[in-house]
Amino acid sequence: MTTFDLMIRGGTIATASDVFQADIGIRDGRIVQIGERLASDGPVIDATGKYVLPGGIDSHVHISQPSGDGIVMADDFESGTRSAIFGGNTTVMPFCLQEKGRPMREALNAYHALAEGSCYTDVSFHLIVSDPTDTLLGQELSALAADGYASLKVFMTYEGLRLNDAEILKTLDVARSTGATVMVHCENEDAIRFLIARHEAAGDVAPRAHAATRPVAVEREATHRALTLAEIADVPIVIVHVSNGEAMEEISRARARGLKVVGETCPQYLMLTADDLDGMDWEGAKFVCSPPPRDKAAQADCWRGIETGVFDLFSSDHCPFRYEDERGKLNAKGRQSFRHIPNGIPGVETRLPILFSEGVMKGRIDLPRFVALSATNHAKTYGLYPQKGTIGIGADADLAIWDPSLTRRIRHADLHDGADYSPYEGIEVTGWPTTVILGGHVMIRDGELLGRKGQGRYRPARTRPVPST
Ligand code: DUC
Ligand code: ZN
Ligand code: ZN
Repeated sequence: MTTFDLMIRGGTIATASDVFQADIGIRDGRIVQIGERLASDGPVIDATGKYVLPGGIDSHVHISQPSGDGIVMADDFESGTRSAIFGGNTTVMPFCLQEKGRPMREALNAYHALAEGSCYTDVSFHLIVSDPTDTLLGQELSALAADGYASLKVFMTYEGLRLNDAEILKTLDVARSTGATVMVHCENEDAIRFLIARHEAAGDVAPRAHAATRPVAVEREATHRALTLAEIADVPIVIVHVSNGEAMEEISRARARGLKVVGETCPQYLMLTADDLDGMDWEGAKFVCSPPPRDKAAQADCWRGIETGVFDLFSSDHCPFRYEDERGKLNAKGRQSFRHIPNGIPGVETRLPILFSEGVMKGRIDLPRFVALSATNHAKTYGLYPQKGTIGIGADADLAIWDPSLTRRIRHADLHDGADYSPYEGIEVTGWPTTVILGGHVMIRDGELLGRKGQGRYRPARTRPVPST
């Protein structure tokens, strides 16, 4: 009889293209057989009545990212990846932030040191380009791309982080020659500053003003500009955290012109609105993120993008800060003006249950589309496919077994991140990943943590093929 290290029996398997009943045989951390009635005298997990899906890949999370001014992110690699694995993820992709005036390698060495031995999921890193010097663009980034750091994020907003158009073009040009993938945060910083000054002058400083000073037009203009710059540089581009229909139209128009664009949206744009920033007292701070949540019409537009393919990626943009904490949302300055409330909300553990419940269970998307949005397209976009993001012979045995009949109410007290709240508190979801397997190791079994930190490892990513001209 064949012996597998682990066999998953009787489940309904879904990939980004198919749904079928089969057993999965796992050996040495990889899937080695998929078939009917496999036999094994090794350990078996019975998945009868459950869905067996590729482990989620969350390609947009912030962990231990320096946030300035005495502000500390609520998750390190241990708590962030622990929360991720409980939410059905087996790979997360956080951002390594280059410090201005310093080499990227220095930030990477520090980031690796933080991750080493601490992770419950596999990790692969994006690089945030904050200081596009000639050395970084001319030498460092191509060496790093060859070493497995194949994606770059650039910002059009945030003081100290934003790049101007010339700098973005130069970065895109490097991506063209190295095959790196560029993600762009699209918001017009000058327009935001103008609106902040206007609101502060009027004494309008509560959290709600955060949304008012980053309106749709700010995002739409920057999205148009980023797409135009990519067209001019002749390179594919990823537009991250799209929040509304007008930015989506820009993506569709650019695609119609022939540009390769990957679009990403996040749970906050499906589930929250700017009204959440009103809150009692300063509680709206819990929902401050950029771009901000919009209105019901924008939510409906984002669902349409999920359903029709405007969006390829559904990521959390997990960026947790504690609420009742001087180093978080309610820091001394944050209480004086929305301008000082750190931007970002937690969501790595709730991303997939929300999409499963609101998307699959409510009939908006089918299981293959869920798998594409939650895992496969992330692996393809960022150079981890087919080792990650699918169920196939030779792929890593990264699996999430979903119980589609389990109904839960989201309560932060039941989650596993380092924040002290969830923006989705009280929302009822049906479907939850109850067993999660990483590289053949059972990390979560029936909702209980069996895995150890350090079982998740760093995974280098591959670049895109480079054009010959
Ligand atoms: N905005 C970002 O640009 N990054 C993290 C979180 C946020 O709100
Ligand atoms: Zn961003
Ligand atoms: Zn982000």
